[in-house]
Amino acid sequence: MIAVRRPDFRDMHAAAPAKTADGAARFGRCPNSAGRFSPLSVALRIVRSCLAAALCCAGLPPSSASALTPNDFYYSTYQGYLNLIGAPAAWDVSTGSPSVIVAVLDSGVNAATPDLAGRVLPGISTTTGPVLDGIAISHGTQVASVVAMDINNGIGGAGIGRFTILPITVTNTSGSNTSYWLADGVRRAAAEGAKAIVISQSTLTYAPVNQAAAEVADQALVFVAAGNSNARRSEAALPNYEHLIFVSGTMGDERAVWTGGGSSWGPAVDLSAPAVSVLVADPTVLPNGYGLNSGTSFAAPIAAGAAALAWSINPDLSPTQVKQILFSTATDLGDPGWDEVFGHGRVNLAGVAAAAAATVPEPAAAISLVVLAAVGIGRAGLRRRGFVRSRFAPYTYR
Ligand SMILES: [Ca+2]
Ligand SMILES: [Ca+2]
Repeated sequence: MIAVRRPDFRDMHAAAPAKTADGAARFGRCPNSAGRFSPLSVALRIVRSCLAAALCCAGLPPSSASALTPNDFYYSTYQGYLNLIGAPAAWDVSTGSPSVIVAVLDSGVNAATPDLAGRVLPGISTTTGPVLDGIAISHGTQVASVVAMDINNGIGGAGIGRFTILPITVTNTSGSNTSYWLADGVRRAAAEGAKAIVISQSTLTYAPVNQAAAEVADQALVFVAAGNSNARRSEAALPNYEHLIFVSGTMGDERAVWTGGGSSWGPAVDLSAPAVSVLVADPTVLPNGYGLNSGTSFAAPIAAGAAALAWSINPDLSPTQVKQILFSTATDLGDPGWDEVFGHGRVNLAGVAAAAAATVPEPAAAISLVVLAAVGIGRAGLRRRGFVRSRFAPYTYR
């Protein structure tokens, strides 16, 4: 992690927008009907409610709204990189489900982070030391915030989606890890139900981590920060492990190649994502709890968040399918096709969401409900005309 730059947010707080009253309605609250209406309006409301319920169950919004511009305080000024990867269009499909668990293998996560409120599970440690709290060493908190800061809640910034974070401590109190602590963290994350696993840590050798990822390959995907060496890492230096998705860093704008600092690159790179001046939450270290940080530590959680969003939209996707979606939708940069700098390309959140939505089965249940509702309405009309007896109440012919 490089030094955190601290933008002066003090004056901006005075103009902080209040949380909108309709936030819940715009994100996932399923509509229902109420009150008394004519039979026709009731029928139309039932049809709409059934379809909306099916879409909500599928992780889709109840209506096709235009691309969302979140009201998070720092979003418009500091999170242009989310526009770059198509986040607003993706959020029109889903803003993420808390039922999807993202494991952050790091230095713990501060559960008191306001933008993560209620979505941080109790920590676990796979080291010989204690569970860390993301306060003493706040790197893990910052990584988690990039994945899962609340969206459109009027405070701070936006993450990739409203996922649940599982903090797994893989460092000692000095911030150092071992490959075996990381590998055990991968196994433990999968055992706890995590679908996406983020490793924003450099380690001596990734071989044990790759072995663990292979063991859980039918349960989860493992995303690893490629590193900040600003140099090529050869196959000898960093083998292209089949079960680890290495994420290199790009600029947060169309310049693509990270200049002035520098991501690692090489044969192991699978994907890339913005890594420069990424908004992070950290209530311990940063003024006002937010700041900008740079490094592939913050690119890997963006990629992991994209996977988690795909699973929010269709929980039945296999890890292999999600990986395919990530790779096939990525925005190709640099040399055509896969290359050592960008891998398959820069994460394209809009493309991921659209591809995941395309895999959602037809809402057969909703259609059945619509048919049943229509039949019920038809029977009610006939009953009023004396043609059908109620199934549940005795009927007296007159
Ligand atoms: Ca927020
Ligand atoms: Ca390319």
